[in-house]
Order: sequence, then structure tokens, then C-alpha cells
Amino acid sequence: MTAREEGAPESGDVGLYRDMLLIRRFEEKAGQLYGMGLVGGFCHLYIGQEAVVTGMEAVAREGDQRITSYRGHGHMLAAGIDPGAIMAELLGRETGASRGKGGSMHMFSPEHGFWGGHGIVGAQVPIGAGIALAEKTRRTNNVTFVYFGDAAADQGQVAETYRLAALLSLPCLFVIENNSYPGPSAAPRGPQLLERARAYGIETAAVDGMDVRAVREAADVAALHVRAGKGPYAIEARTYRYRGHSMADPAKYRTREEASRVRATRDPIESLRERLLGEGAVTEEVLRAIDREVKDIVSAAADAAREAPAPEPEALHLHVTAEA
Ligand SMILES: Cc1ncc(C[n+]2csc(CCOP(=O)(O)OP(=O)(O)O)c2C)c(N)n1
Ligand SMILES: [Mg+2]
Repeated sequence: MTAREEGAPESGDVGLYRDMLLIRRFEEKAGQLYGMGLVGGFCHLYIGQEAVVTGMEAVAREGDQRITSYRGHGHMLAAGIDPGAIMAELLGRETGASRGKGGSMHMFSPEHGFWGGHGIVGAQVPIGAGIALAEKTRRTNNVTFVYFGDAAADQGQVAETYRLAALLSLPCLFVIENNSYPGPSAAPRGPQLLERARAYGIETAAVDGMDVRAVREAADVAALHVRAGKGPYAIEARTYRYRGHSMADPAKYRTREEASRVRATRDPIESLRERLLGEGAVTEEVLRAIDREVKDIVSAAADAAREAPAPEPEALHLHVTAEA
């Protein structure tokens, strides 16, 4: 695991519960602040998909790398980035992860192995392969987690990346987050998502992305494969986003009942909570304490973000490029 900061994930199944809850509460607060007009630009929430990144990150080790799309707040939290820095970035403040200049879709934290935050659908996938190539060249044993959506999986550059990753045997773990919606309006995808990766000889597995333990199990097999130098691996995590595509999407292409039904029967947090209680692994009291702790972290992050200053106008041209 990466170095954890305050409010960052713990190990163990109760830790998985806490990590998912932190993402849920953070996103709910982000949605509230957006509604108050405090978040500029686009904002895509991860609510409903928490088990995917939480299960994947449960097998990550120090030195591993990750890259994702514009729906990335959960990935940052799971990578151990300070919730305060993410919230401040959403509000465009100087204390934000990208010093208030990236916003929701463009946050970076190389010290956490987090390479964004990308607004162009699928663009992070070849960049992820480049990061994996750098790791292979340096002869590290690190895995690069490359997250993308079900619609992104159709991009030509994803197919090209599969080809190169297979050819060069890159230490790349592709994670297709099939949230049942390829963007704002189109119909859910069919079962062929992994076939393209298989066509290039890449090992694949599909997993219930609403079950964090199942995701962790699949992630463990995949990460061992990649770390053993056997080349890339692709996982399709079947999940569901509860909210609209972005805050601007009223989600009229599906019924309210559909989302309520998934929430009532497959919610990743509620189902783990019930299982932990049923197994006697945790008490209601401990879970209540976790709920309070997470709520406090998120409130503190929002309060600090609201009080933080905007970047100075003179800083506009700073930190836009980096010396390599
Ligand atoms: C190259 C490109 N084409 C179109 C868009 C507009 N767009 C933004 S998100 C999106 C849908 C992507 O869906 P998916 O990959 O399933 O990810 P999800 O939003 O469901 O997480 C589209 C078409 C874009 N940002 N970039
Ligand atoms: Mg999608």
C-alpha cells in the first residue's frame, strides 16, 4: 500500500467498509457543495462504484501507480490522498491537489503514484501503458492500475494499447469499470467488453463490482500475474452508478426505480455492513464510530476548503509543465 495520510484507507474487511464509506460520504458532500455553486466546471460522482477501486487498492503495494478518468475522486481517496486536498481542488482553492487549477477532472499526485484525472474518454489508457513501460524499464516490481469506463473500452487507442502492452509484456492492470452506462444517454453495453483484450492474448476476468471482497480476490490474482512478469491483465468490474453521468445530467434515460432497486439490493457498502455484522466480525457500535469518524473527516475537509484562498492570479502560469 502507498503511504497513508489522515483519513486514508486501512487494511482488513472493516477497513474496506471504512474506505468505501469515506468515498460515499465525500461524494455526497461534493454533490452538496456543487449544488451550492461552490464547485466550478464538471463534476462526475463515483457513488455506487466504491467497491471497485476499494477492492483493487486493497492489493496495491508501495510504489504501484494508478491513472483514471474524470470520475476519479474515489481513486484519489483510495490512493491515500488527503481528502482536504481533493475537496479544496474541487472548490478551486490554492490548497487543492492541483493548486486549484485542475478542478474535479484534473488532479494529480505523483507522490501517491496518482497520474490523474483525464477528461478525454480513454486518453488515460495509453498514458497508463507509458507509466507501466517506465516501471518495466526501471526494473521495479510495480503494477500500474489503469482504470477506464465501458464506453472508453471502445476507443481505438485502447485497442492499440492492448496490443502494445501484450507485445511488450507491460506490468499493466487494466480495470474496466462497467457502470452499466456508457455516458450520459446510450444503452448499457453487451457482454463483449473483455473480448478485445483477449484477442491480443491478454488474460482477463469479470467480477461483480458491487462486491468488494470479490473485487479484492480478482485483483489479487491479477496483480500477482502482473508482478510475476507475465504481462498485462484486464478485469471487467460490473458495477452501477447511482447518480447522473455528471452533475448536469438528470438521467432521464433510466427509471428512478432502477437506481433505487440496485441501491436496495446490491449496494456495496450496505451489503458488506450486513455481512460483517452477520459474521460477527464487527459490532454496530464499531460501525457507528466509523460512520462518525468518516463524517468528521469529510466535514473538516469541506470546512477547510471553503475557508482556503483562491490561487493568486500571478500563479496562473506556474506548475503547468514539469521539468523531466
Ligand atoms: C474523446 C471523447 N469523446 C467524447 C467525450 C464526451 N464524454 C464524456 S464522458 C463520456 C462517456 C464515457 O462513458 P464511460 O467510458 O462508460 O465512463 P463513465 O462516464 O460511465 O464512467 C463521453 C462520451 C469525451 N470527453 N472525450
Ligand atoms: Mg460507463
